[in-house]
Amino acid sequence: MAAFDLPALPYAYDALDPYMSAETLEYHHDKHHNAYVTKGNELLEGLPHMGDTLEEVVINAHKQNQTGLFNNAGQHWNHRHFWNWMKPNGGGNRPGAVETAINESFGSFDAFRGKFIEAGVTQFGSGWAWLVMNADGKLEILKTANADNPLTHGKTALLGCDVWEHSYYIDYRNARPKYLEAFVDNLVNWDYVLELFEKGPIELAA
Ligand code: MN3
Repeated sequence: MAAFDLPALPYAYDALDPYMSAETLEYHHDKHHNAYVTKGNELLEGLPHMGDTLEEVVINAHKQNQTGLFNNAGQHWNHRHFWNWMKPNGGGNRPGAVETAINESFGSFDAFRGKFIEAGVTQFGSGWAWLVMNADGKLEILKTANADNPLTHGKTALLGCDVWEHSYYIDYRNARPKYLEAFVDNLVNWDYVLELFEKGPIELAA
């Protein structure tokens, strides 16, 4: 694939205030995500062709134990989605198809909410909490460490929350549960979740 590029944030830096500050987004997007892009491109240049798409690069780097590339490509993939998983005035009502699938898989939205937050709180150290779709269309909660993501588990990410400290320490200090509650209740862009849900389980050719 061509080199990784840093996408612009889909909203202003202060658009998620007070749930995620401009200072957090400036550091998280301009410094952290940008570093994954820059380092990932350096590593890609030194390797044979790793795939035609970012997804293929992530999966092939994982399979070939190219840990440096995997960490940076995985985090690039995670963050490309993460910015879209939030929006100003987020949270709130879910589109009908997503609400139905959540109810069928977890019993209720509150049950999903509790499990998603718990996954993020109990992910020891850096990582991510996920709502994923399995190949059979059933939804489940997943948590992964560091750069790992649902691609390496053969699952389709519908929603992910970054629980690295760089995502919440400025605004919430050590209170990761408060950050996760604010993410679900006030930040989630459910329209983007619906978009991924409607695409259905991803085909992983690699
Ligand atoms: Mn991050």
